[in-house]
Amino acid sequence: MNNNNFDWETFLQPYEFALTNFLTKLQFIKKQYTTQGLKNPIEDITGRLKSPTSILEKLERLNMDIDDVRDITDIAGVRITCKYIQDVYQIYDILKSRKDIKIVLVKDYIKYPKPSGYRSLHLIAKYNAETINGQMPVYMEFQIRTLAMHLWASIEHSLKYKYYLNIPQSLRNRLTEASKIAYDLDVEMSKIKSDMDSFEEDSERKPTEEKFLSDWFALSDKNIPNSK
Ligand code: 0O2
Repeated sequence: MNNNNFDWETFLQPYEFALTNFLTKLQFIKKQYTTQGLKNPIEDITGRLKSPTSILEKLERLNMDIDDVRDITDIAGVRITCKYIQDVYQIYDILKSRKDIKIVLVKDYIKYPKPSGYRSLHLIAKYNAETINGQMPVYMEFQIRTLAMHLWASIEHSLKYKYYLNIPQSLRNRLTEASKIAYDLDVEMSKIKSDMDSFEEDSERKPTEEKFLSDWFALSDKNIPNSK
């Protein structure tokens, strides 16, 4: 098949469908936790569809042909951020138990970070998109990470482009060091959270985190008279 007459719009449609579908499903999970007053492991959910240019670049980099384009596993990407490390693995368990996707690969860059310092849990899943021509299996990539991991990855990603992917070694080392600091923060916050949970279990009053947050937002919506 020739790249020039490749029908990207038709090709990408099942991926776009899978992506929007899953974003809605995850929003629903988040909403259920909140409505039922349960501790919600999801902080934020975003998605992106890889552009044709970026798909072609990846095919070239991996020495693959356009005929193999369906083997690219991150055309539809879902990113979920969480407050705590344990939430990341809770979401993994939730996704693992779902019947509408099959996880085919797990890349745990939290336990085994990349040399750059990148940390995140990546899941490659297969999803059957229903099309007018029948079921179309598509790959989706889930990137699940804490807010601290996300902060690091966002800054490192933007710096990479600022330096045209050529970050000086001394700055690379400092970025790797910064990633360790972010991870230490994650570990400490996750421990504090576990200890708070045990403390809450022992205590009579159980104010849920979600209740506290919703009150805070309600307050910010109120008309506060201008001070003179
Ligand atoms: P974007 O804009 O997020 O789509 P490859 O995709 O070939 O590079 P592989 O092994 O197929 O590598 O996938 P991998 O490494 O499991 O995941 C690649 C994605 O993880 C990247 O996608 C980034 O989103 C993220 N990632 C991996 N390593 C790093 C890193 O060192 N720094 C940052 N900031 N992100 C990383 P894309 O396609 O590069 O970009």
